[in-house]
Amino acid sequence: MTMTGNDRFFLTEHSSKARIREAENARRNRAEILTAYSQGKVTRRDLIKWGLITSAGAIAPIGGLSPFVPSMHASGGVVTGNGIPTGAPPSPMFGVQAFSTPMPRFDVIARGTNPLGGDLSPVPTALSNQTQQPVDPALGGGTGPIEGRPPGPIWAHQQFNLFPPRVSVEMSQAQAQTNTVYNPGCDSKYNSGIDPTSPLPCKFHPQLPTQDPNSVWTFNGTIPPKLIQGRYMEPILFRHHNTLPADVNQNNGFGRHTISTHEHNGHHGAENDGFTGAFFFPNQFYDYHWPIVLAGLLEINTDATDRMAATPDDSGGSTKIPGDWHETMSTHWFHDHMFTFTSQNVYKGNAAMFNIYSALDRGNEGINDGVNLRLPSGTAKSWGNVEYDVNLMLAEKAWDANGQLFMDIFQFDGFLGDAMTVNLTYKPYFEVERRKYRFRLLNASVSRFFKVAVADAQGNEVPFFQIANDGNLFPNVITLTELDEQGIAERYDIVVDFSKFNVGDKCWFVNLCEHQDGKKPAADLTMAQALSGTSADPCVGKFLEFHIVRNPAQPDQSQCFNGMAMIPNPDLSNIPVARERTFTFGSGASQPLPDTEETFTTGAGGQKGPWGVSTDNGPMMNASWGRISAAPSYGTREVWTLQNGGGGWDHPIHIHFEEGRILARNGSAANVPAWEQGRKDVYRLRPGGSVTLTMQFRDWGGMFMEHCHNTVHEDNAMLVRWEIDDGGAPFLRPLPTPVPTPQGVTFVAPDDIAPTAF
Ligand SMILES: [Cu+2]
Repeated sequence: MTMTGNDRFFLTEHSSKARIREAENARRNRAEILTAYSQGKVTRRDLIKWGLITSAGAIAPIGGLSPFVPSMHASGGVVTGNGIPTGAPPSPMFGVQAFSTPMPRFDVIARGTNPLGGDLSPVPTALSNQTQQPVDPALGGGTGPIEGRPPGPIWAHQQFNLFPPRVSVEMSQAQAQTNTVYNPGCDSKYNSGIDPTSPLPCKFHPQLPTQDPNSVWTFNGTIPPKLIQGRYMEPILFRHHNTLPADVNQNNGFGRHTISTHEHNGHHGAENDGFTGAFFFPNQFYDYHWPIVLAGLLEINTDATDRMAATPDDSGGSTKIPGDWHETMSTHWFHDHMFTFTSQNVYKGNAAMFNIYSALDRGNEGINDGVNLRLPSGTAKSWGNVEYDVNLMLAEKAWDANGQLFMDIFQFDGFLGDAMTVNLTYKPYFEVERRKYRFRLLNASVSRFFKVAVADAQGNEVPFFQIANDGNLFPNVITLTELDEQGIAERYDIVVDFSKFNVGDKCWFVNLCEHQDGKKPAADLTMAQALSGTSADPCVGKFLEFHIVRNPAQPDQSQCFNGMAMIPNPDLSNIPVARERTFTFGSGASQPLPDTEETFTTGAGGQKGPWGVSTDNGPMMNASWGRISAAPSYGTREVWTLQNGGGGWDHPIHIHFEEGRILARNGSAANVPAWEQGRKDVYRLRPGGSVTLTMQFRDWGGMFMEHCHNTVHEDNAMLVRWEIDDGGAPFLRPLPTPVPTPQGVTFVAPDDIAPTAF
């Protein structure tokens, strides 16, 4: 029989019992290999050698191993009905119905106000704290530093004395456990009646099984996902503890116990960026210093006289700050960036959000000072109200026959789940008042793109406003009936006005984007198609139900209307373009990948990943955090073109550290839609397409990354290191590569430097 795309990826509920059983057996066999791989017992090279995966990264078509292999039980022909895009039998639903449980809001993390004077023990230091402690025998024994941040001046917190931490946040990466300290940040009447004092076990729905400690690893080990609230010029010291099992075998089949936490897309020094090769081990911590400054603060508005560049104080006023207010950012998230294990770790729960508040976007809709944009939020506190400002983490999951979280990393094209969750809850509902709400939508999937629209009870599309893209408020509010496709890691902030509904009405967020595999969206459906239930993709259709439950307790004072002015783009007209670079994202790379599975060092190996990146039309290279692909000069502006190497994929490319502006798609500015004309940090290339963008490199130094945010692609070599060339101390040229071990971080010279890097 010929395998069609559908046959490859979708089994149906109507498939024969024997076929389903076969697939379950195949899943189990694959899970055993995956477990061995994730625990370092076999390497990707071994898998290739044994013929279990091809050098292109696909699972070899061996019966009993791949559920896609044509079966003696297969019926052939086109498959329809509810599909199974996980490469495994459908996730059992245990009788759970959609929209039967409330959506929990994010869990707001407590902030300490004395980070240098007692909140944290030991007291944070600019240099990594290399105090020695015993290392678990499972990690090689001996002694090692208590902090995993690389030692020495190159990895010291930049400008620590200029921006001393004023807020502390302390969290642990931890095994799944019950949440007994849930703080939704608002009264339960704004949280669909959820009683925050009642213990919340770690489960994706009250009727689904509790997750085993090693099935889910989240911040503090609990759900809902965590929210940090910060404001400009109030530097945060985030002490991130790693309390995961020291034994790498204790992972329920996927996920790695080493982590590196990326604040996406913080304008901070590289030592705080979550560099993929600066990971830390169980029983260590890593101090991340997030100064939260406006970009350009060393050259623009240095005397802090511009009233638009300001941060909220605690009594309704603002404090002016240096920098360019056109660079003000809002909706961030942070997540793991562990080399070759990012997809597994983020999927397993290492994902949270970070709302940054400013005088413009202060999270108080009532303050009318001529600067505050008064976006939907609330009025009770001077800043950071969340009553009408709701973080939403979209991510599809899959679970095994026992309801435990499951991932198949052999999907090197990209992994898809078949159970849609919002804030880690399966298809929930959310109660709203008849007024405007802001929703901060994060795509926290591994490989799935979404396309969100709002449907009323008649199936009509309800217009709404988009106000931000990737944490950057637009120059002007845009009215839409459907969002664009939303790639992995993109954030779309929207405002929905529920005042047009009546109390008792319902409406829904609907996903219009259909996948058949992890390569790219297969189709953008119409609302009617998406609601018809005929898509083979179980994550198409309604995924969040809104209950309009009451009139607003107080008049809606928020402002949002079509065309409303927000943040104009920075003026780059007088800044020369110092360099142009091209990066091509493709497959068939030629350079050995550092064999981190075996040695945790760079330069060794011969391992080869399926994906790669070509710099300035050079050879297609596999990723290495030891290879320098670009080194822009400090203080300059460059133009980068990101080119899709073809092959029928889409790649959402993320460039760390600096916000960019898209100048052209496929070579033409006319191809850039309105919602991509602000600032961004993730650039969907579209199949065969290219994005040309411009960025400035300023304020901070060190080594950063650029990679596909389809995290399976990223983990399989579609990632490059770039760094700021400051021409000398304290930024050595080139920077030595960190090599973390539990006994301490050593440094080696870069493996390789692209000829056009410097
Ligand atoms: Cu990609």
